[in-house]
Amino acid sequence: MSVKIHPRVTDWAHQMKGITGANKVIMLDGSPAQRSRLNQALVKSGAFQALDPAKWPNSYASRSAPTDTARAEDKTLMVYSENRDNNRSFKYMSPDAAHSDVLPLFKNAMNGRDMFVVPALMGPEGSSLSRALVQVTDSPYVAANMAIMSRMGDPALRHINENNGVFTRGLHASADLDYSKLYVLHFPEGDPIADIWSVNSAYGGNALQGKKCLALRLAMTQARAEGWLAEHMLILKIKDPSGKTHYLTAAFPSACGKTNLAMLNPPTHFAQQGWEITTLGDDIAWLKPHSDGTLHAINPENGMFGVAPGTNDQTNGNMMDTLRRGNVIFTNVATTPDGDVWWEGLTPRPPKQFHDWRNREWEQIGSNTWAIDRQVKVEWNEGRGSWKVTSGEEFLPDALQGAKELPNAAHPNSRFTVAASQCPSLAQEWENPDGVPISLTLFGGRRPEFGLIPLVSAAQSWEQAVYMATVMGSAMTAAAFGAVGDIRRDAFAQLPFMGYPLPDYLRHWLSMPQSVRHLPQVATVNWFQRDDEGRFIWHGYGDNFRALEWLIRLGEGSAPYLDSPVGRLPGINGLDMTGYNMPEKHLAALTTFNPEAGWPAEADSRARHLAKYPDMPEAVTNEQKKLAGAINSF
Ligand code: SAT
Ligand code: MN
Repeated sequence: MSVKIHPRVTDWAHQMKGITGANKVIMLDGSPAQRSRLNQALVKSGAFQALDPAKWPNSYASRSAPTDTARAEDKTLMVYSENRDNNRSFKYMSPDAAHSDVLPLFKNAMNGRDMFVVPALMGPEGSSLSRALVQVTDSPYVAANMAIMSRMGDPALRHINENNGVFTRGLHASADLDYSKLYVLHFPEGDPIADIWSVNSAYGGNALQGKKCLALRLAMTQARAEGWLAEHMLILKIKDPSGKTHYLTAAFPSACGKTNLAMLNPPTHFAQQGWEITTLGDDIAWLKPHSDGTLHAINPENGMFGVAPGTNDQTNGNMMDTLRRGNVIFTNVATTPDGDVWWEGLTPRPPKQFHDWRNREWEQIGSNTWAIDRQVKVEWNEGRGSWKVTSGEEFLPDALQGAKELPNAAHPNSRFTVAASQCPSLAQEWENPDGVPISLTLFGGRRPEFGLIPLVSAAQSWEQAVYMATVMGSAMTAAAFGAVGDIRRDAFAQLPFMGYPLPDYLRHWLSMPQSVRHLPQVATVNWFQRDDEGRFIWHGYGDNFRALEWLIRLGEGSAPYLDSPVGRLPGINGLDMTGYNMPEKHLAALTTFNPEAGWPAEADSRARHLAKYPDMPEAVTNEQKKLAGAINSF
């Protein structure tokens, strides 16, 4: 029997129909029959291409507008009655500007289209941490993705009924997908129309409003008021050979391997000892002080929206097995005539024939050469896993001319959307309403400098932990617009997701010892150091487990370590390197403090960054002073 729909849901949806001029209101209940009708309609309209069911059961490929492939950080704004932050932590818009400049974009935006009402529960059923969103959208593609990424339909409607009709109101229109009129607005103080407005994009982080909009930007403002944390973190379970369980969370900027770490397989040596790793989440964690004295985490999402390029049986076998179970939406990958998909890094050799993410036709014409639309010739470099244009450059789209950006078969930020429940390494407790107690928290980024940011470094105090997470830097990736490769400071990997001023957020973190007796051990990690020829010196993937294992032993007091100005380090003898030979020079670069590797410049750059926020908490600026002092005395 279907769940009664709270009148607040229906009333609000009809108000949105009035604004957007939608045809019909279609209420989504999440039932398999309705989901299958939605997918069929997407196939019929050409938005979905059904894949070969033998390879990818009940799975579809779709292509976005060429301009709509990533989050649009410049157009993502927080709307407050007062501009207290001066665009330091987030981009600001006034309520008046929202109503005069953005609201008109929704007026009649759904003329001639149906409006889907998507009730989405974020978090396990029956959890006091879970929250309901009702998102209206004109995009069946967005609705189909929400059906995977949230507990859509009845679970959300039940939650709303049990919570006096309270839900976050999300207004979404893909409208004309006109990039110049794209906006993602958040109203933490509420708004007469809706709490989240996004328009002119159907891309994940812009349009699947349960994800970054609700679960991070809005949730963190509520978390601050209510004493919990909404974080850009994966959740992982590690069982050690003695049978003891450790739960950890880890924050990395987008496209730095969160999904891979969440599904890591330990190297053989550790697996044989009895270490086991299972997954609870790959992107977002809500953490709440628990009566047992620890922080408990839940994953508010129901699925994974992972980066396709680079994913394969070696880098993430669990993910590949998750995908092979089917029910996947692939976005902006390449497709072959026989209903298969491909992306750079899936297999060493590209298929003979395929359509790229822009739907251009590629055909193999030589052992390593392909022709694009019979005009452009490109060469495949199997070692690098990338393409080079050899002729016909003038036929490439403007963005690729002079080709800093290479032509790719799959967009570098191409994605798959798939239910977490299909993951073979999923931990059963991922749906515990009470969450899981976190004993270890990692912060990471991509820092390529040889010998600089260590592979793993444990904080020596809570203040140092907050400082280390605040100054985390990372080389930019394709998940956001901007210059790929530049280093940017990304505090707590939350830079694109801040819902209120960073200094206040840090104060909130600094206050945690008052409500949590057993805080997690905090460490930073960096898998991305390179040598002077640009090669990664750390293998990464499963071998990252060596850093986790050291941290667990460190927590138990049984691991060798070195204290340094940048935290507690393993030193060249700390990690269990069984089965992994590496030059001692590299091991030292990864595991020891090397002031000559560029620390004075790094410390200056951090100081300049912190100085941008005049009201940084003193605990953070003190840590900075301590570090600068220690470096100067070397
Ligand atoms: O770009 S999304 O926010 O949808 C995914 C991610 O970056 O984690
Ligand atoms: Mn993310």
